Amino acid sequence: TKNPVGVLVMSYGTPESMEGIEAYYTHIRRGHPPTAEQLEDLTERYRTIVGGVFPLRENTNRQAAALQRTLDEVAGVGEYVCYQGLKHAAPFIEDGIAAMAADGIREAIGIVLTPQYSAMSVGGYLKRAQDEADKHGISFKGVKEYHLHSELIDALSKRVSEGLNKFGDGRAETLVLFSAHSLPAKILEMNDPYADQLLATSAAIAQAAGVDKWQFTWQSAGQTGQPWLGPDILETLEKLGAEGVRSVLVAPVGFVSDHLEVLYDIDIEAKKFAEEHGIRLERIRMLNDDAQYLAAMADTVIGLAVGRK
Ligand code: FEC
Repeated sequence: TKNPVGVLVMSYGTPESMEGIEAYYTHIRRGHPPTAEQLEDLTERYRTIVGGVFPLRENTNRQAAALQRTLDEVAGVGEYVCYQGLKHAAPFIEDGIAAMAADGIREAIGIVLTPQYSAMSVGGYLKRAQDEADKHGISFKGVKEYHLHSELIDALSKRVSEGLNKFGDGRAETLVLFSAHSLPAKILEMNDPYADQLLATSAAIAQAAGVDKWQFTWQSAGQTGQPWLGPDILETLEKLGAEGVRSVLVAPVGFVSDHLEVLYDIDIEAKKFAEEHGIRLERIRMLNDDAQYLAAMADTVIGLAVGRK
């Protein structure tokens, strides 16, 4: 019998509990523990969005299980076996590859639960997976991006249309604000494709949904003392408010799950800020385990694995 291909499903990772926030935050900060104030600030944000299980934990589990089902349906049971590998929490990327090795997997494909490539985001996941795969003699290939996959664009454009309907008669006046996680501006010097790919995803969705009033903005920038890509969503909302825009639909196209950066940064922080500037802000539903999103990922994984037979 043929050995299955291991599929490393990679996601950002989230704490397992309120007590786990400090270790998680320290990992994100490359081993530097946060100050008491930084820790309290992050803990407070989690308290606002967590009702029991951390949402990203649940959503990553659902997505990995749904990708397994989709691959079984499309390629046949036993062809692909999914493992999780998280960037900042257990099971870490290295744990996922080690689990494959323990199961006798010789060949693996990695895919990250974010559609656009940056050397600083997806590149980091893939490098860690590749390094660990090398240690175990596993042949590894990573999906860099799938930001223009037709199923992804279709799924997101449907969500934009549905989101615009919330505005009723105000639909035609509503501006669609595509957003993604900011990164340190130094990526621009490295010719990084991140910003271009995000704009390409946004333009494709706008076209498919028949939207001509749209902009792209960054969100969730970190405080590292270095400049980050801008404008930030709050700055953009302030400007739109001053220009007389009264309704905005936010479409976070670099994220695929309900998690902190969506449930807090957009739904609480940006929404409140928008209201203070006379703007009604709504958000599209996140993809989570949407069937078309899973189809896009399964198709991309199989596309990369082709030629193995
Ligand atoms: O719900 C959750 O528990 C986790 C939500 C979460 C997601 C996420 C995605 C991305 N990040 C990206 C880049 C950075 C860079 C830094 C950074 C820092 C944080 C902190 C938290 C956090 N990120 Fe994140 N990110 C999420 C959560 N992120 C919490 C630390 C406190 C804070 O700044 O709020 C800065 C690191 C440093 O200090 O040097 C850079 C990128 C993504 C989207 C791609 C992906 O999902 O991998 C890029 C979800």
